[in-house]
Amino acid sequence: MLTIAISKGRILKDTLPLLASVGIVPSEDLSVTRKLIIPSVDGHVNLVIIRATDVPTFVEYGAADVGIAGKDVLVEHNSDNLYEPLDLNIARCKLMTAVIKGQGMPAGKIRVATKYVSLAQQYFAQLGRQVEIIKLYGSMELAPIVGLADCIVDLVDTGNTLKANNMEPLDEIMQISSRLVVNKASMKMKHAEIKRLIDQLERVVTERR
Ligand code: PRT
Ligand code: MG
Repeated sequence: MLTIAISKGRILKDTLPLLASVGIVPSEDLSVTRKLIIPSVDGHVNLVIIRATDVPTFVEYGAADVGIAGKDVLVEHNSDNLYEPLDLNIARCKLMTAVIKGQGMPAGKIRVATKYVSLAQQYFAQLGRQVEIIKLYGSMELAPIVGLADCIVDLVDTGNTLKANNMEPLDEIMQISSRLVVNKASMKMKHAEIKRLIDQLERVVTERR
């Protein structure tokens, strides 16, 4: 029996077809059910439904053997205890800096609002820029408008959210996609099962490219 950790947000829409293509189909409609553990139709897999940011934690501690998480979440989580064998090439976006339209990045020390504290810190350190990071849990786009920060570091897909808030993207920090992650002990104990899952998913991802 394999336990797979997935999240209900925007990664799910891309994840379900991918899992279905390797024969993993939830026995209940995930958008309706309130259950947090859902067996697959064939009973070989349990899906646990958690917050996107909790996926690395569940897999790291072996509460799930395998998980699907955004590279943004994985880098920010920074765990040595996970294998990351496969780029699933889904839920793609970019981690970027963004500012109020036409303002550019101010000189001197800047205030940066983000939920990616460590990624932002690393990025500005490597540029040699002095920053004060303000940790937020959402609605980052609001911060420059209300004078809380000079700039934000956030995910950008279509750019519509920035545009709707009179902001524009400046620099790309990292390309993001979702990855398959595997618990290190599970990789040994359930090697055949997990190897098969990785190989099957890899085939589908390659075919799609
Ligand atoms: O569960 P929780 O509410 O805490 O987190 P969540 O809602 O952020 O998680 P979830 O499950 O929705 O998945 C988030 C993951 O999806 C991220 O970790 C990324 O790996 C991936 N992803 C891909 C994105 C986006 N694209 C994206 N555009 N996550 C968020 N966004 C947001 C962005 O933060 C901004 O607010 O969408 C807005 C920008 O989109 P555009 O199209 O207007 O540019
Ligand atoms: Mg959400």
